[in-house]
Amino acid sequence: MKTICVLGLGYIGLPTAAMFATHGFKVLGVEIKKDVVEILNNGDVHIQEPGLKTLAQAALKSSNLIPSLKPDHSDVFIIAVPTPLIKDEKKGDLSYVISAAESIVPFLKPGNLVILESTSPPRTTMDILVPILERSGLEVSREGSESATSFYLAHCPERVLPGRILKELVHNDRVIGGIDRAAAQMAKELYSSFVEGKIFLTDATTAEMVKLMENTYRDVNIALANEFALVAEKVGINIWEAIEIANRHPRVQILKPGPGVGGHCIAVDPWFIVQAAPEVTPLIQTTRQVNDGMPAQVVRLVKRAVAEVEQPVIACLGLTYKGDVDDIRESPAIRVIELLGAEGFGLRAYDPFVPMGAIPEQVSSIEAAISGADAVLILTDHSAFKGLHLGDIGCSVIDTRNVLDVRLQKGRSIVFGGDQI
Ligand code: SAJ
Repeated sequence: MKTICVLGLGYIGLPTAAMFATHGFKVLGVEIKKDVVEILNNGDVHIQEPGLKTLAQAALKSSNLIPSLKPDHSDVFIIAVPTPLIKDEKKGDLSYVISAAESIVPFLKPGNLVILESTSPPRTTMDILVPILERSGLEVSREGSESATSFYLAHCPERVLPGRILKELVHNDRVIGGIDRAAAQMAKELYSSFVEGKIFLTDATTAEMVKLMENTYRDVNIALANEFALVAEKVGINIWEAIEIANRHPRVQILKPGPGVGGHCIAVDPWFIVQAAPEVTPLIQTTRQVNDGMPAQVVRLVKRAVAEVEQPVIACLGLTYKGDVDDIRESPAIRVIELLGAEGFGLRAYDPFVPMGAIPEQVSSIEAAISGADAVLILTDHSAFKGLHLGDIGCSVIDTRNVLDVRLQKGRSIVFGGDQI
């Protein structure tokens, strides 16, 4: 049975490790956080994701997935650690990738395959990983240079959507970029054990760019929707109605405006492209400014809604970066709450997905958030909020995600992007 060592048991590493472990591989799941290893050893998971607990439990029970604090010898090594942004520099922080690569150097053997799954700035696989892994005394296999002391290296970026990770792991197409064709082919055979989508082979740097381009495409298009929403307000139309009609055109698909772009991917990855070529990426840089500026636009709407109230209290619904996930990393909702707090607003925040204690303003029920509030501010499109009837509360409603039908609400309602009733 082939062995795989997965480094990093986070949002991508754990589902990937569990998937391989339930498809005929012996998987060592390496995680530097002791509490994560303990949780898994107790048969539980530390991430909320539909179906993940059941899959991970099956993998752990069969002993085909063994959580560990350290790597070991293996046929395949998969690096799935975070590549966050160094905030002040707007550049990728590769320290986790580097230390994961360094940790496998003592265990690397000829014929092994190393795969980088983490989203990385262009040329990371080639310029950063190759020299680290070659410290093992082996050489990476390059086109035509395979030898008895070669190991193989490929980049296979994850492309799954949080909230649908397990489904998308299986059904999405994948891109695999090898340092040479042999590496790409080996990685393809591996992923074919569970991937039902098509697998496209290319070189490592192209695969890195493909992944970054996908997320940047989305960021640019969300910025466009956000800019349209701001214009809609100026010209007095409802942006949601306008988008709905524009999207009836066969070649137009405008995305949704909102309080900004969060998560650890779309707000981060465009900077990896900018860092590779700052002088030719004005559009991408402006995109980031537009989307990062949205929380302040929400604060402006709130101020307008409660302009006449003394010491207003705002009920904020939703903390996560998008609907129906539990992730508050880089959440625009949190940013809005911080800005409102800095302006001196009274705040009560509720999110059905986020355990109490995430932020000081958090309350444990929707009723506790909205009772006596001067305005209700919807920040996340959780299904639980859709169609919510705020009934007789009679205060302003600011819906940045268009989850409510504002016409059913009493009081003054503002749909983000122009409509005021
Ligand atoms: N958002 C909008 N308007 C929209 C769509 C999204 O404001 O029309 C906001 C969301 O509310 C959220 C942010 O953008 O704050 C990002 O959400 P998302 O659902 O667009 O994407 P992520 O970050 O959850 O996952 C993305 C996905 N990439 C693409 O769809 C191109 C996923 O496939 C990637 O695997 C993931 O990034 C990743 O790991 O890179």
